[in-house]
Amino acid sequence: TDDQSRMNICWKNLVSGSSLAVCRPGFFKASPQSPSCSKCPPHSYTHEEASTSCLCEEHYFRRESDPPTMACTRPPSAPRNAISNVNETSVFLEWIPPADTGGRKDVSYYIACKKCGSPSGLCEACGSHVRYLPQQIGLKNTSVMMVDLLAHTNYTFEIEAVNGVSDQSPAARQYVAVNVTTNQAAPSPISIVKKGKIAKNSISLSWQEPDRPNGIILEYEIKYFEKDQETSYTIIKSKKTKITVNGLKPASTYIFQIRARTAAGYGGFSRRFEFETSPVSVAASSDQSQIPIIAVSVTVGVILLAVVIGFLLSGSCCNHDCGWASSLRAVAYPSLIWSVRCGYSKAKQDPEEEKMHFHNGHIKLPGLRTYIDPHTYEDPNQAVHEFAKEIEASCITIERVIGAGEFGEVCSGRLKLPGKREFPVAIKTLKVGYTEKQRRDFLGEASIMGQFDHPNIIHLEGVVTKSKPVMIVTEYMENGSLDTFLKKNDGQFTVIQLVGMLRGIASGMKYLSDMGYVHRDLAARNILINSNLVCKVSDFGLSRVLEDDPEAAYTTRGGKIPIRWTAPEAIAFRKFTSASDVWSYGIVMWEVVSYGERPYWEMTNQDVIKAVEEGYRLPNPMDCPAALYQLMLDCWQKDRNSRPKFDEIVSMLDKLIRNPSSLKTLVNASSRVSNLLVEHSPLGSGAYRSVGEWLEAIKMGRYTEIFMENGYSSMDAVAQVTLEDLRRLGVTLVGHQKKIMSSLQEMKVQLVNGMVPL
Ligand code: ACK
Repeated sequence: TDDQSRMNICWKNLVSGSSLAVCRPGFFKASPQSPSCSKCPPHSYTHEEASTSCLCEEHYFRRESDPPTMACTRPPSAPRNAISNVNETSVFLEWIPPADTGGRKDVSYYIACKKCGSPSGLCEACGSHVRYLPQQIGLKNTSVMMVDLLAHTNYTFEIEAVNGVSDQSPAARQYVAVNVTTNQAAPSPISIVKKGKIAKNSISLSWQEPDRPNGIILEYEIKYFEKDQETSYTIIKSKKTKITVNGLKPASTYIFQIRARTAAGYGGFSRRFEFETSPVSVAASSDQSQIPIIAVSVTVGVILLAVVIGFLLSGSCCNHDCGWASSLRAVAYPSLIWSVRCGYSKAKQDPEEEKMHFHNGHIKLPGLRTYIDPHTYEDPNQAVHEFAKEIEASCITIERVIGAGEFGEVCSGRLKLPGKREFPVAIKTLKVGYTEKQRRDFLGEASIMGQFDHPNIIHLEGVVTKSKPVMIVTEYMENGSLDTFLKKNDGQFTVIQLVGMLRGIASGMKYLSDMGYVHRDLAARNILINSNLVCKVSDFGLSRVLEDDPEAAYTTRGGKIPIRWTAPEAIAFRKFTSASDVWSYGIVMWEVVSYGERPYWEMTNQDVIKAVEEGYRLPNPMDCPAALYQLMLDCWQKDRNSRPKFDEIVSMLDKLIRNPSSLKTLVNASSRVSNLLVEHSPLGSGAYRSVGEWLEAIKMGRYTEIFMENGYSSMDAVAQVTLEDLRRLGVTLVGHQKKIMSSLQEMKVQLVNGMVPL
């Protein structure tokens, strides 16, 4: 039996590779004290006897801190399915972890940023101005946000997965690259403001352009008020980076803040700068040399101001007598001034009024760009050539037909302008045998498109009118029209990507409404989408009777209208406004979230009109975040003034993109009535048992928590709410403020009549 047990031990040692003296090849013993030999861990080997460790196989590594018993590991493969979302000059990236972690748990991510598209065609490192949230290196999460990028710039982001042995591997980096183009953004705040000449009634200021103008600065807005009197401030607009503010009180301190505006909107105000006027007795000047210049510019300013006032007071302007006024466009314009307290004097211009005046004629008043209806030109050819560049047909190569438009084929091709690189374009052609009216209407679209310059509006390259066929050349959008694209890719996008698309459309629409242009046919079929999933508004027909839209149907009043997309007031009495475009935008939201589903399915147009009139609305699409459906319902308010404005929609979508968890709450599945329309009840008027019930009834349930937290927990307390309180509570949407205040008003009236026990 002794022999037997000795043989057993011997057998065991052989199996474990150990003998009492040495380990055999393929086994190791890290320290002589170890009782037995261990098999080399995965991806390691030893050919020697008596090894104290194993070597890693080719392409596998071991960190110094890895125990010898741990497998050898390798760098991870590349991250997968990276998606990007661009918001002005910020980019949000999201990806999923690599398929192969290399056998380690310490995977993190590194973001390399390259700026591409310089004239040399090479990419360069982004530089230190770009900020990474939370960080650029050692990212543990699978998302990151880059902020402070340059506007309108092509970037490539490389997301690399790294682990503890990546730095030992000589192999090429494993990364996934994402190409994005940033959008237009508002300018950064002005940081330097200097005082010039100071007198008893005036202060001269000069400032530097913002560090990041992000576009062409159209104007500056100078806000000022007497110290501690902030409620009464004055705003002056200036195109230059200096101004003399007159009409100030002697020996008084004034606070100044300046902001810049580009086509993307206003940037943030600068910090407050405090300057004091000199006392009455002193005619001092801190910069005497400027006096003559300022005196001349003030005089020129006053004369111009008088001219503009005279023009504005003379009422609207017709085409032929606008010549002198349009020449004003080229001249430095006087500052328009208004004061919140004093109301408007002749020189103090209501911004609405400003807009109205240049709606009526071709004059462009300072800073504000407005759409000019090509119909106001006696000769439509003049409009085309004012707004669209003539392109030589020889610069265009037509490649293939991609669709059919009302006036002829739509083709894709390439445009090679002298001194520029060739790039892809879409080409709309006018079919042969056209009438003069058809030519005018066809080119009318170019006259309209050519007035716009926004990353979410289809860009016009130019027109061919001097040879045949007549053509309209625009930027090429690789993914074609949005409705078809979504149908083809049903369910393929993240909510953030869908919201990114909607944000782009809203931003384009905000631009159009700021320009005073009402689209009238906003629908997913009229949105184009490019390879970066950037959506752009297109289809700017001149006559807007929507002849070319197969969805448009004749109404009883004779107009041709795309019923399912159109607001009730536009169907009933042709009241087309930016608010009716907002209604259509709500339908586009619904189309996008439901991946191109037909609004109201197979209901007839007549049934749609009737249902909407009766207060029914489309139900939420499947898997729709509650915040998005709420926004759709807001866009479909019967009262057009209660609908959100496009700028409010853009900021709301921005908020959702910044805080993606807010999109996780879906509309309650049980409250979803598929195939049935949701009843959209009018303002509640019954007695409400609780604040929550009241807010729910007027579709403002989202504010219940805020009301309760701020002490408005009973209807008694709610009855005291003022508009100021609402703003303080964060109810910033004008439509919501109106809704809550008018419901309160309604209840108070009933209370007076003894009808509602508040
Ligand atoms: O869905 P689609 O491919 O996208 O089919 C229609 C077709 O032409 C008729 O309008 C396509 N299309 C129109 N404009 C453009 C453009 N700028 N870039 C790419 N495709 C375009 C549209």
